[in-house]
Amino acid sequence: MHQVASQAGSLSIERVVFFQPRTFAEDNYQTTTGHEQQWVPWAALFLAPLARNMGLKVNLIDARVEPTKWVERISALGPTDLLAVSVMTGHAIRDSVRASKIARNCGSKIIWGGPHVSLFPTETLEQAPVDAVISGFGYIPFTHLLMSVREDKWPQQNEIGLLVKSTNTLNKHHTPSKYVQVPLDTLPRPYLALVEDWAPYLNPDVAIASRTINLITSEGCTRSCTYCSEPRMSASTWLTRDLSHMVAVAKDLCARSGANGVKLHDPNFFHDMSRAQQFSRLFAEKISLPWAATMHPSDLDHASSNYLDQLASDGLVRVLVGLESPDPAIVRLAGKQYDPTGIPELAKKLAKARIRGMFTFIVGWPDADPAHYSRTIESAFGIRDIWEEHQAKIHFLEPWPGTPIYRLLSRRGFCFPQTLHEWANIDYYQAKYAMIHDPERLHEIRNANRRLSPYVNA
Ligand code: B12
Repeated sequence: MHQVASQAGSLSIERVVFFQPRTFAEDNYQTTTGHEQQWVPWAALFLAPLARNMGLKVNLIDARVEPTKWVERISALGPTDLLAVSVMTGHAIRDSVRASKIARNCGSKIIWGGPHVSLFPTETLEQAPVDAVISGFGYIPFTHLLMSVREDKWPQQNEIGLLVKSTNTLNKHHTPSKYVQVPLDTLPRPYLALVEDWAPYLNPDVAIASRTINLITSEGCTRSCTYCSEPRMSASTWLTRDLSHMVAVAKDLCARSGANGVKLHDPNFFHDMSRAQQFSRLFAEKISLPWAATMHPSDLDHASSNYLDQLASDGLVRVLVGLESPDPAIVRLAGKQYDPTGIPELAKKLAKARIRGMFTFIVGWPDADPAHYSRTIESAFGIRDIWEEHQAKIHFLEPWPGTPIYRLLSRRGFCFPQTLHEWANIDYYQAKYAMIHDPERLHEIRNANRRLSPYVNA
């Protein structure tokens, strides 16, 4: 048995244990083999080298991969451990809370970071079983924390991006716009050895490859879509990693995992079209596997046929394009900045280059006329008619805190979840907000999704 709680001043952390909670998204992200897709725990892999450089040991407990064993492993932690939890909004909060309570009883220190914390730093610090939280890009605040830990001290004051419990300086107006940015190329490469068994992170993807692994080469976004939480989480900054480093990482990743395809999860990979092209050339030269990435519709609009053909011959097989709506008024409201009347042309352009599109839409917009549901479904099926290899998926609007859409609805008296517990229980796939969503449409949308996309089971 471990003793409970290290005393102030006698802190002696020797190991950082990264924890990845389950997302419980199996109904919406199933592979063709009927399993929930499993994504690489990139936050842990990117942050681990910072701890190692300070002489700390690192471990990973991924509850998605060890659904029956993780509790036992967390229960074996002790006062020399720091539990570092990565938290998305939604059901992932449940395991995060449970793991943190167990670890806390074992005397470990607890820190949370990730998208949910970046949206609600002060609320998370107050309501979650944590000793500190880190919001925004984790690198600098995590380094600050580790520097204290290395001197056997828990930080006593807040830094930008780092909020610590039991200080008197809790800043209610903690704002992400003050995040300090670090050039990602100056950071160490991700510590891939943190993952012992890569097999669980390989997903069969009909549009990419039978053993697809995911990767990111950049974080954040400078666009200003009114419904997306990314600008707030990243303070509208796009941090890019050095391309030759990332291609070397991709090569190592594929060798370790036996992957035969790569899916890039950068929020907006083609934001810099020439960077994307350089990646494409290098990737073809060094790895030569099929790959996929995200592309804004206006970037697709600007891409020439030659550009797309070159990408395709380099191995690009699929792009994710967030169209949001075929209605110009809704696209304006969404801040998406492209012309949706050109959707068929975009689909044709990709089809000509033999690059599959995964086109995503959102329904349930404030003030949208009820016919927008059927127009959206029609537009999605129109894309499939252009090329049956294209896919589409329709989501209900999720008004994220800190976004213009959230503020608009708040002003109208919208009742959003208030507590950590309430945010843990929201289900993104339901038409849950009666003020904007028509629950009668849930069935219709889910039926359409089942035919439009291979990733939907419900
Ligand atoms: C892979 C992924 C998923 C996977 C699951 C991921 C998982 N956790 O298992 C799946 C496909 C299931 C998924 C589903 C959804 N996702 Co998702 N997903 C992503 C994606 C594309 C990549 C995540 C990633 O690896 N990023 C790379 C790492 C390095 O970034 P990071 O995790 O943010 O980590 C950095 C910081 O946050 C911080 N940090 C993170 N963790 C920690 C921990 C500690 C201790 C510290 C110190 C710091 C720290 O430091 C890191 C380095 O800067 C991101 C977009 C993106 N590119 O980030 C969206 C994203 C996380 N998803 C998002 C959304 C909205 C969803 C869905 C709601 C989408 C939808 N409508 O379908 C669902 C919800 C599912 C559910 N039930 O909860 C939002 C997050 C919103 C939120 N508040 O949580 C994001 C940011 C995309 C967006 N802009 O909308 N997603």
